[in-house]
Amino acid sequence: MAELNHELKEFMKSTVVTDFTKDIQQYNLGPLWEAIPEIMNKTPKPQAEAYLWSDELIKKKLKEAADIFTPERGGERRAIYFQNPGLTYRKPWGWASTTQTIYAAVQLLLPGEKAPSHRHSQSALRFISEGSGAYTIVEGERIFMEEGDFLITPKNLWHGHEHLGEGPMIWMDALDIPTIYSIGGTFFEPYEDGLQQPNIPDNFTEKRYRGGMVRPVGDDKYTVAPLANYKWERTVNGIKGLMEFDPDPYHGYAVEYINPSTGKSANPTLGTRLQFLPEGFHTKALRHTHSTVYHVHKGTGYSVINGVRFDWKKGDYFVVPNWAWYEHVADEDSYLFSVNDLPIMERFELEQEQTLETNNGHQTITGEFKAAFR
Ligand code: GTQ
Ligand code: FE2
Repeated sequence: MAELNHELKEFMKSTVVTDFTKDIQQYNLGPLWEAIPEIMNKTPKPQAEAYLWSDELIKKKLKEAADIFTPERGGERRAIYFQNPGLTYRKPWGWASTTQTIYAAVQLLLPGEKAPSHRHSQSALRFISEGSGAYTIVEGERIFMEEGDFLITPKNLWHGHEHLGEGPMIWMDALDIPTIYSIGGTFFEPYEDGLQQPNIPDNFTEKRYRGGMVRPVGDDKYTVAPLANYKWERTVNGIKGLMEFDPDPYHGYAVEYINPSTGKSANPTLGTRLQFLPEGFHTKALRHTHSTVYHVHKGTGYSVINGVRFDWKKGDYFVVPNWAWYEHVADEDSYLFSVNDLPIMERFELEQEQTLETNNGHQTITGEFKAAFR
């Protein structure tokens, strides 16, 4: 049997076969016998790489962008996205892919600036890292944003932004742009009159859901965004409740943002979490099908991703690709906000997870990532 196998393998390498392999490609036909090990990996083998962008780099480039253009005149949004270096081969613009499925960016809005309304078939979310006094207006509702708030902008709803306060506003954007692009589902439309005018009370959904786990009567039917703004105070309260008990060994003290009418993820295609890691806490390593983009909201520490150490601090962003081993270590009390594509994996019934059983659940560090402008 082994001999027969060997003979067959030799035959597949012979010129009879390799010439044929070349021949069919000129007619836009493909040889599965060559492709199979690359396109049907035994376990997920993402082209997305583990990567980290430093706060210094981001601030420097946002400032330069602000000197060059405004969102109103030509820019639409002053957002700079995190292009994963492993995915740049995708055309155009690398599909703006931070992981295979997720687009993440930082957006800067200065006092007095407006970003005109538009709508698109991609779902969006924002996490406010700095500033207050700006609002996003979603379908006529002005939603005022403050540090630590988490907001969703569901697909196909008109939305724009304006800064009425002082000091810069900086937030993280995440959208399912690469997913929607790859399946050919992209629609985009600018609003005719610049920024939409308000037509319902400010902070409407936040007021309706002030109670947390109670909801207004009549909200038992699914709607895409019964709650548009998850305020920092309330999210942190949820975490403080958890802190009376032992932390989860893999996640520390972590909560997930959910849609109050369904209990499912706040955004139908992107999962979102806020995670508190107390000083000195070291999570155990795991890996899973879904990928994650992290934003360090507060604190310092490091993560080990497939053996490589990524030091992080407030304002940094980093990527844990699909099926990569990872663990986090907090050097001081730290809050990590993160976006994942777990809802997509679950929709396709592809989610799998493994925990590291050797060395008390910790990886051996084999290298260190060097971030630009750190
Ligand atoms: O603020 O509406 O980073 O439409 C990418 C696409 C932000 C937005 C992004 C968008 C927006
Ligand atoms: Fe948008």
